[in-house]
Amino acid sequence: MAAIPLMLIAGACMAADLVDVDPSGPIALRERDLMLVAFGLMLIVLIPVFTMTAWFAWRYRATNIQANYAPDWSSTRLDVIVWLVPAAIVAVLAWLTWTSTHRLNPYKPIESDIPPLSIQVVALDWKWLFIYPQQGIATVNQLVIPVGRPVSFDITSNTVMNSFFIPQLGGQVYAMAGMRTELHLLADRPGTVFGENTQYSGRGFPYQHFEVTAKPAAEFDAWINDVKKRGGSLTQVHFETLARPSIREPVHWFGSVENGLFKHIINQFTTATQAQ
Ligand SMILES: [Cu+2]
Repeated sequence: MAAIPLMLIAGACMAADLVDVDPSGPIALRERDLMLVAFGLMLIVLIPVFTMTAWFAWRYRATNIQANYAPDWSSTRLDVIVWLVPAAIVAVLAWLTWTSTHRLNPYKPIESDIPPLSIQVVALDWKWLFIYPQQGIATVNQLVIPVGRPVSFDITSNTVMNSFFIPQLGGQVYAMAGMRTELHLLADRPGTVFGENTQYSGRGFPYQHFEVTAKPAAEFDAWINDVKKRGGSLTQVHFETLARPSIREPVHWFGSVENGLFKHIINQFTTATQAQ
C-alpha cells in the first residue's frame, strides 16, 4: 500500500520533468498547460480508484466479520457512472489532443508582425552547429536568439539521428541525415536556458548540451556584429574537420559561412542514396 503514494509522487515528478515548470516562451507555456490539464483529467479517475482500493482492502479484510459477503450483485447506477465518466474524459482528451496537435504543430509558423529569424541546425558528433543564413554567421554549441521574434529552425544531421530539444521553449524535433525537419519557437523574455540532444547517439551523447540565450533586439544585433568581426570562416573544408567526433566541444564562432553549406550537408546523403 505504501507504494501507491510513491507511485503518485513519481508520476507527478515525471509530469513536472516533461512539462517544464518555467517556460520561456508561448509554445512551452501552452505545452505545459496542456500536460497539466491532461494530468488533472486523469486524476478524476486515479484519485477515486486509489482511494477505494485502499478503503476496500481495509473494509473487507479477513478479520472484519462485520462486512457483508455479497458476491452476486448488480447496480445500473454504478454501471452508468463507471462507463460514462471515463467515456466523457476520453472524449474531452480526444478533443484537446486534436485541437492542440494542430495548434502546436512544430511546422506551423508563429504568428507575429516581425518576420522570423531563420536558423539552420546541424547535429554533429557530439555537438550542434547553428548557421544563421540571413546574417552569414555560424556558431557551435551556442544559440543566441532575439527576444520576441519568432525563430524558424531548419534541422538536419550529419550523423545518426539526433533530437533537437530546448525544453523551456518547446517540444523536441528529430534531426536526420539527408532530411530537413522544421521547428518554430519564440522566446518572450531574455535569459539563458539549455538545449540538448534527447536521442542517444553514442559515446559523447551525455555532454551534447548547448546554451540558448535570448537577447533584446539591439543586443542581438551587437552580438551578430561581434561574431562577424571575431569569428573565423566556415567553409565546406573546415566543416569536414568540425564534423569529426569530439566530446565537450567549446563554443566556436564563424564570422562567415560558405554559401549553401546546409544544403550541401543534406545532399551528401541524398545523392549517395540516389546513386545506389
Ligand atoms: Cu519516431
